Amino acid sequence: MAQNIKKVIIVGKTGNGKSSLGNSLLGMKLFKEGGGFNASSLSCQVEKKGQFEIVDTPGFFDTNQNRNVARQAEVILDSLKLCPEPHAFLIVIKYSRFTAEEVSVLDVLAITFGEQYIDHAIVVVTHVDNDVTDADFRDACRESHQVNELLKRCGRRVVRIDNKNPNREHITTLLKYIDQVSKDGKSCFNNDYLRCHDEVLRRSAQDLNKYDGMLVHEQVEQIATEIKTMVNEEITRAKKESEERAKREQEEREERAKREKEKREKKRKKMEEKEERDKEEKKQQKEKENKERNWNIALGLLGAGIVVGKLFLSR
Ligand SMILES: Nc1nc2c(ncn2[C@@H]2O[C@H](COP(=O)(O)OP(=O)(O)O)[C@@H](O)[C@H]2O)c(=O)[nH]1
Ligand SMILES: [Mg+2]
Repeated sequence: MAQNIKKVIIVGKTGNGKSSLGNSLLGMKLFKEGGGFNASSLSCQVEKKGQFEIVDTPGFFDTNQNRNVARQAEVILDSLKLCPEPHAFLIVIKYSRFTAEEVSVLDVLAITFGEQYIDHAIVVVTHVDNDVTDADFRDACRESHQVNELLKRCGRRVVRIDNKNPNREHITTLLKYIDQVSKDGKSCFNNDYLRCHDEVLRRSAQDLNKYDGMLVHEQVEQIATEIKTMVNEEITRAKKESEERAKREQEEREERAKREKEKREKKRKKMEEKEERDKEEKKQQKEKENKERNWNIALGLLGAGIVVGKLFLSR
């Protein structure tokens, strides 16, 4: 049923197992796995099957590709064109490859979608062989400062998976988290100011020299902070513009209402004057009729008097 469709966007570093996770969820290999240049390594790809609608995104910090952070974020933002209002963002990290860059992904996602995305984010750890115990998995996560940071920011929503042999239980846990972050499908990710992100990313992406070169975690953080400031300025400007527009529209509405009230008042006055005139005319007409009736009575009496007088005289 359409209302049970789970719309998810898979993000993360290249090689972490994004395409494989998409395939594990779909139950068939619709996304190309294993790196190399292919459609999904350069742009977003959407696939729908069963209860899923999944977007596989090009990886962040791909060694083969342009390292321009703004450009990467711009491409990832396209995922919302393919799959608007998703229920969840799956942030894919690789077991045993926990690096500071994994945390940088959060910064890039924040400038891409806005901070609100984090409420819909779930961390998926791939390459966790099914024979790794839950306790060992938990310990490994706890021991990594990066993963701890990532989990803290994502509300400690984390799922393990072995994409080579996906375990039903792990997929069920992921489904539960998707239901949790989307309030059983009723709450989708949305941001009214996405066009501000789009605008700033497009502008920043043109400035290739500024954001090219070898990127380390600190640089990504700095660039993301810079872009975030620009996005916030753009949002403030858009908010002000929309407030001014709303104020103008409100004033226009009030002016229109005032004019209509005046018009109604004028019409009412006109009707009252007409009623007054009609009343006056009626009154005058009645007086005229009364006068005529009185004259007729007087004339009748006079006539009768003359007749009586004549009779009297003729005797
Ligand atoms: N053993 C193991 N290999 C995996 C797992 N997930 C992905 N891989 C392999 O890791 C490589 C990169 O995976 P891919 O899905 O293409 O990563 P992407 O670049 O993030 O889309 C591929 O060779 C996959 O077969 C996993 O959970 N376990
Ligand atoms: Mg891939």
